[in-house]
Amino acid sequence: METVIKGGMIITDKECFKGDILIAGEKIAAVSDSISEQGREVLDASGQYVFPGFIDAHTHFDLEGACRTADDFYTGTRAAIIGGTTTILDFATQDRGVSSLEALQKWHVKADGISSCDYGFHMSFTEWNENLACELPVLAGMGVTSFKLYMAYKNLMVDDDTLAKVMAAVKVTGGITGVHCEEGDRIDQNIQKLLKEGHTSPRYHPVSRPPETEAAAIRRCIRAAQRAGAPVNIVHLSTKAGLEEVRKARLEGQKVYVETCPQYLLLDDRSYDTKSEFEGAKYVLSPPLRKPEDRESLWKALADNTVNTIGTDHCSFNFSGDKELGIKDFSKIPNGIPGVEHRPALLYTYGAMQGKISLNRMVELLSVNPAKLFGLYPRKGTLQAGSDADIVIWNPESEWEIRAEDQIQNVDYTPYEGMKADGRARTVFLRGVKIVDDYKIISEKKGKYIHRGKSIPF
Ligand code: DUC
Ligand code: ZN
Ligand code: ZN
Ligand code: ZN
Repeated sequence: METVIKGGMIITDKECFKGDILIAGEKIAAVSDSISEQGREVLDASGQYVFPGFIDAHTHFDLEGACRTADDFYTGTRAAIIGGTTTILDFATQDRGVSSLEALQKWHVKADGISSCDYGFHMSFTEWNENLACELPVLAGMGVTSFKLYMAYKNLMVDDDTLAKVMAAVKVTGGITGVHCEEGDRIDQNIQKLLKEGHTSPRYHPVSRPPETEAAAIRRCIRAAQRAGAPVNIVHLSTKAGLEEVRKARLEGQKVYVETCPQYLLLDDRSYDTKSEFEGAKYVLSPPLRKPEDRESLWKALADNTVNTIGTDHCSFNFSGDKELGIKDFSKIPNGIPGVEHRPALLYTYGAMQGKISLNRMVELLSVNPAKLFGLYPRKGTLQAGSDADIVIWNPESEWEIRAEDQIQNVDYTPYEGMKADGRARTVFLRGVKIVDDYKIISEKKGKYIHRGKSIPF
């Protein structure tokens, strides 16, 4: 049976208007001022906001390093939908000497059949050679149209020449390359020096990765993109200095996209000054949390379009056990924090409700822009006839508090503990199926792999 969502305040990237949405099968069949209820199931959305399903284009589920992430695709995607996120893009990694097609297969095994939201994969390359160059168009044909390169982490990082070569090859396929911009070698030297001096606690993590290690890497990355004549996406940008590099490049006509994350907007390096010395490990992620002034500059950059998308970099490790691997050496603390569950409520509460961004801009940052950049648009990210019926009915009156003990994500803390939220996803549809109702998951494992197309420039 068809469903009509009646009388909600529909929020798109351009407008807010009171109207109805008709769902037929997996798709949105119509959006208009008034749609007949006759013979249809009716969902009363009066007093609620209606958003396109949110997209988190930056998660790391079921990742294995010194230990395995606390969230896998089962728990991570359940956490996503309870917050209103209906599509995630995770990172598959091609390890050195291994085929990227094999890596893709491995990530399918991790995700297929157990995911509760739709999903796709970016491919991270750790090297570049003829074999990988041949695989790239094959990957694109399999719906992998976005790629990632690291400038930090010994086992992942590539040099500037590789950056340019991959960006040029990705451009030919119509895809987009994302880059983790931190100067790995400089950071490794800093770490060795700090440890030698006996500085082993988590508070030295940000000391080892100062803002200049991000800004300098962004500079190099942008130069590589210029040589390649290709667009580039700077992921998890965290500093004011980094924003300046992007603005300069754009003035010179370069296509540079920017992602930031809720943690860089809402938290800062005071989190490392905790009562118990090791508590700061909860905030060990890379890039690290920055100064309050960096936070402020990122909020401004959301408003003035310097930042294009907000992903979480959700990479959860339990404080107890996992993070404790680094109790004697901060460089051994697994890097990453959780966030996939709370991103929409955080941006709604601390962005839209505080007047820092409009609701339309929120939709642009969390839905429309990631859909365009990563080849999902207009199937995802928008409320229009023909699009997937990924829809969030949002109760603006719901006041609640973020607490680890209430969360769905499978990790023993949240960096946002005790923060108030002003609104919440009441009902969520995934391709026409109601998967969350009355703030509870009512249907799980309905997520599908999404075969993505070319990146749409904006
Ligand atoms: N940074 C993290 O903190 N975790 C996952 C990967 C990354 O780049
Ligand atoms: Zn699959
Ligand atoms: Zn990264
Ligand atoms: Zn990441």
